[in-house]
Amino acid sequence: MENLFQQRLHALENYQSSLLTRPNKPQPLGNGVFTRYQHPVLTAAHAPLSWRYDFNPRTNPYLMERLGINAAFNAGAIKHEGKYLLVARVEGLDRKSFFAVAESPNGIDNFVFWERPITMPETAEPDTNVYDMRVVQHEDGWIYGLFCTERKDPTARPGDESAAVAQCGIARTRDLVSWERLPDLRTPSPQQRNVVLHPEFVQGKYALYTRPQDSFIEAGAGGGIGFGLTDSMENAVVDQEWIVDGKQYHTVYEAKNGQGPAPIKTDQGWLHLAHGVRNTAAGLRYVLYVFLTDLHEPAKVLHKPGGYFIAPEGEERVGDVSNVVFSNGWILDEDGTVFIYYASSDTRTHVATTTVEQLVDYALHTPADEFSSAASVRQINALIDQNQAYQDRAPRKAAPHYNGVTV
Ligand code: M1P
Repeated sequence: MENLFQQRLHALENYQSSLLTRPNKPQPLGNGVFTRYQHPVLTAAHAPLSWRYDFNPRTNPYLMERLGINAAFNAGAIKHEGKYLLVARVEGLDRKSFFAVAESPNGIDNFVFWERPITMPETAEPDTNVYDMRVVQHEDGWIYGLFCTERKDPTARPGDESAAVAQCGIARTRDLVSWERLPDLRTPSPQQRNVVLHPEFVQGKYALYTRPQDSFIEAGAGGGIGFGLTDSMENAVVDQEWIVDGKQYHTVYEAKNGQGPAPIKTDQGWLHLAHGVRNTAAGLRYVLYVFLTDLHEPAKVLHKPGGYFIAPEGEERVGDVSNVVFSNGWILDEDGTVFIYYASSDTRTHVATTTVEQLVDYALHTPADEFSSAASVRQINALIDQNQAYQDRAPRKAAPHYNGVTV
């Protein structure tokens, strides 16, 4: 007969196995731009039991969790050797984040973490915390991981245990198992977060999207999503940053913003996914938005739909840092499908699917923010007029079902 230890072990194994093999179904209807899915693709509960439990009944008679995992979110993403890989920000109960790769055969479910988390080499100045890796297959042949490295602010006044300095850490790999750490990026800004490598050379140099900021939390005079060039990634220095997409009063990116994953190349330009932040009485609200930049000048914005692309919905609204969606990973498949990996409330990771065609259509044809209530009403009236004119010419036909939904 099984003792309590064995029973508990089997229960834990069964629970995890059903979680890791659970099918993920698309949510019906949606908005025609992207499709959400029923379940998150990665959660703290996806972390392997061997990272968390001592399986020896002599040293762990109660089969207690010894090293708990708090969250699995803000994942970089890449398709590598036919597998959909997420490089997640996994956070322990001790609040330290680290990177770990989870793999899926189809990009929407069955994500399973590799046996061990990534052992990221350190520079001469050790990181206190690392997070939010953007994984980029660069045309130079390397896969780069750019991430935030955080250390205590050496100038913090005595007693201030929260002042930190954020900078961009850089590492590269061929297989996502062994990583070579390169020196941190140097820029004119006191702090950096959300730095992303452009996948192609620009003017013969490596190009970086930056997010200059004055202090750890506030972007301050930093202005928005920046752009700069560096001769090398082995000693990356951006001497000059210019703002590609700025913060703006009374928009969803009025407090700060940041580039999401590396942009996707399309015939119409580079497609960008970014996050925008505004302040509310309930705290900061993070949403995602999209813009399109010039194919030859990736720092020149051509089109920018007004408002948000994805905002936290339902259970996504609640977590360790509520009312947040954040994305630093998407995958473009050979057939044009785009898998957008977004995290909710600094807790879990979800997928939304769409296509390049849909995203380009969205970017080109969604009206831009015109920055006033009166202008928004004009946009709605213009759409109503357009619909009335169209319906007078082409009366509607009944369509009983759409995507399993009766209409
Ligand atoms: O807590 C929300 C997000 O806050 C930071 O993003 P930003 O630098 O744009 O404010 C990051 O710490 C991010 O990881 C986090 O999800």
